[in-house]
Amino acid sequence: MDSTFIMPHERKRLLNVFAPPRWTSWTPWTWLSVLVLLSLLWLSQVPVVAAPTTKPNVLFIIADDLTLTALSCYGNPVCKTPNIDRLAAQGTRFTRAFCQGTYCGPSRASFMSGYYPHATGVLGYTNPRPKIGARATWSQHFIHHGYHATRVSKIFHMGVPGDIERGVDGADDEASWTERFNSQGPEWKAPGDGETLEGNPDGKKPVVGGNTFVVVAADGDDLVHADGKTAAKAVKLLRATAGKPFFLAVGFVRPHVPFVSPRKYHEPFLPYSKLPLPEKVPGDGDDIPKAGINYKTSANMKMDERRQRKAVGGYYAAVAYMDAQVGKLLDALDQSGQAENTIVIFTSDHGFHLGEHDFWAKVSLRDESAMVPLIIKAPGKKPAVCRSLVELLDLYPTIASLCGLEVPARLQGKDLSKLFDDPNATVRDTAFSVAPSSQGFLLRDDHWAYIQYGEDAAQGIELYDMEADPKQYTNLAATPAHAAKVAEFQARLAAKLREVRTNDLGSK
Ligand SMILES: [Ca+2]
Repeated sequence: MDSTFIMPHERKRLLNVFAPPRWTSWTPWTWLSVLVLLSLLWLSQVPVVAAPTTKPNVLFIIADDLTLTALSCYGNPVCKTPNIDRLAAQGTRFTRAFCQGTYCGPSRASFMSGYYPHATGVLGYTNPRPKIGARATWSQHFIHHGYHATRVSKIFHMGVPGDIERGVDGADDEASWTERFNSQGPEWKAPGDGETLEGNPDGKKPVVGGNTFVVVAADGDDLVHADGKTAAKAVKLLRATAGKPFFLAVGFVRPHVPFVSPRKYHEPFLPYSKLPLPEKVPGDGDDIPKAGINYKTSANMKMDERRQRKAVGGYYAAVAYMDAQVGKLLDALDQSGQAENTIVIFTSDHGFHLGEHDFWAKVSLRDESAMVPLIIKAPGKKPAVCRSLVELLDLYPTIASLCGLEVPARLQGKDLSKLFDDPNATVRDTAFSVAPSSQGFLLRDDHWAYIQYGEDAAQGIELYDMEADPKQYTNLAATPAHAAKVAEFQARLAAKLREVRTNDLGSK
């Protein structure tokens, strides 16, 4: 007989042994015990659920005229920026982020409005409101979704140093903010050791204002200057947040000229004469069309090598001072207990030349001027370095998306959200930037930088192989071997401009 075989009567007996007592025979105490046991079992299985979180806050920090080449997290060996580096170590650092206009006015109007400069027609120093009507700007979109949006100092264009000396709003857009604060500072008039480097070959010119290369190692502490006041105000605001989610936009005006900062920030760079200058390649400028020679050069600024090195030192000291103010904001955010629920963005409105090709300042469409530092730390996202081409125009849709807000279809930027989970992905084939004052257009892809002056290219073309020649020394546009590439880019640029002008604003 099979040992597993069980006779029917035996099966019934076994079932009776293992069967639970009949429900009807349970006493109230049995019911209670079972309920308590089941409750305990259920509680042990349920994951801990936090209280419903509010929408993430946004802390947007923007420097003025800051080239990524001056930051240690982007590889600068001389200028140390420990606070921006700290944010970079916690967030996603974008290595190929481009502004849409290579000077303040068009760049800021573009990323705040969500449109390219040639869509709104804001190519100068005005705010985009007359062109966008009632459409919400970036911060205004957040106000419409229950945020408290605050501006501290320069977000839309302000004239530096003039509007900072006066402590006025500049080209601000009032509807973009729940509240706003300006930071007045002495700028070039700050007491200290000052020198005008530009247009001053005999050294007789005093320290002057305006858009001039002036270095001041200033007496006193951080709070003498606008950026110190900006940081102090923002720290106060971060300590007082409660209730509504916040969109806090903090604009520093350094390292924009004049290069004014407290004396202690200059010390690491003394003597200025020891600071390195970029490599100078003989005949570097010979293949550049006249429109491609930047508006400020060592020659037209009459800056000898001593002045050039001091310009670099003054700029680095201004960067170090601005970096210290960024540190105050990051510390205050940590102390506020809001850091885990706050998206932090650090960037600049455009880059800056520090002597590459003997160019100085902005406007140029070379990488040092058209690229910007961009670091975004979003809650729950791992630190990363992302090589995808991205644009400042992408900030509006990206941050709206990360905060769970609707992303208006009319916006011309792209949502970068997926890059925070997959930093090796790409979101665009090209980056597009313009320098309206020189009628310049840049189309930059993985391999090439194509720069054209005039919509019909009448003022010249530059083409750089960014893999073989990342410092952009050799303009290939006139070489027969690259004629097809130039023609291809000319068509791509025309198509891009058509796309930019196809929008809900009407033709511009
Ligand atoms: Ca600027």
